[in-house]
Amino acid sequence: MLLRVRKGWELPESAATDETVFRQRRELVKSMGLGSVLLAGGGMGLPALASTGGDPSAHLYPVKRNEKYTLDRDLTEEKYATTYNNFYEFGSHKKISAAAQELVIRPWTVKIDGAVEKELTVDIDTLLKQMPLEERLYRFRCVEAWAMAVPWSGFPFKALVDFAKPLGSAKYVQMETLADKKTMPGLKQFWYPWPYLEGLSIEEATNDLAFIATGIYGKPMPKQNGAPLRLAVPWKYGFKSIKSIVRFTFTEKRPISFWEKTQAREYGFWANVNPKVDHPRWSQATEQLLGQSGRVPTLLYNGYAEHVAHLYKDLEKSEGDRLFR
Ligand SMILES: Nc1nc2c(c(=O)[nH]1)N[C@H]1C(S)=C(S)[C@@H](COP(=O)(O)O)O[C@H]1N2
Ligand SMILES: [Mo]
Repeated sequence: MLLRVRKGWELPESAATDETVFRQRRELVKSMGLGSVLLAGGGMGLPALASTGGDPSAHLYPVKRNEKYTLDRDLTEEKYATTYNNFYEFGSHKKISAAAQELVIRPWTVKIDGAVEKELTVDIDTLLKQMPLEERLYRFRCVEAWAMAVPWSGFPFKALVDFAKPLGSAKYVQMETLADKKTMPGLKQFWYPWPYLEGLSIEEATNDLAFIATGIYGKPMPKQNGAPLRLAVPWKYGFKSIKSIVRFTFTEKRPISFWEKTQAREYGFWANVNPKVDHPRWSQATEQLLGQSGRVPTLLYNGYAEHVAHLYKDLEKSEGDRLFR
């Protein structure tokens, strides 16, 4: 069993000497100890890459690429983006992709409430039919200094804001992840302030770059990446990009996110990427691209300054470095 699984993971020649990849592979083989137990029980073991099996939205993909959002760097290989993940609801380590297959993504409803004309709950497939789906190539930078470049499918956050019809009093939108004890073993870590929560200002949420991703690599979103819908705000550290969203709440008050509640000194509300503002415990000057050797420089706003820097002009004085962590 172990051998058969390992075969599917043979690395490309070019990566064979890469220390990081080597380490990732070793970790994978270690985690396969568990995988083989699952296999013996007749389960799936490691998930298929971006598996579309049974997802009723599969027919919607691939969607047309929006050429306004392309990249000057290679896309990360799918196998890295879909097997090296952060999704603490399934465990506080990177190898949660097998465990995340327990996530139940249908039926799935999204609640829209707070400062809106009319609170409502919408079924994901109804929502998908109404939203303008497109593909965008985005960079992605985790606060832990690893990075990737991926083709998201989804729709502009602005389309959802228009759909929600917020009142003039709404200044922020708060987002919440499903919290299901039956399928999410990570919720047993009682010291975390579940459910996972994030927020954006309305100006951020309606900026062209803010994207609700419902797929990746031309397929529906894999569970480990936050099916059926997750945020993608590429100018911010990855923890802002909340997964598996069940609720959008429009509010006058700035939300306090999961990570800010957990460790405010290290993870704030704005969390904009800036190579010059280090994390209290490590440098943010460079990043490790998943599946590639060596490190590359990190860019201000992760390379998206022309799209978003203006959002923060008025906040520079009052917020200072808090804009960047
Ligand atoms: N609900 C939820 N969303 C989450 C997280 C999480 O633990 N739970 N982790 C965040 C972090 S730290 C990162 S880097 C990205 C990782 O996204 P990916 O696994 O698709 O690369 O998801 C973000 N969204
Ligand atoms: Mo992250």
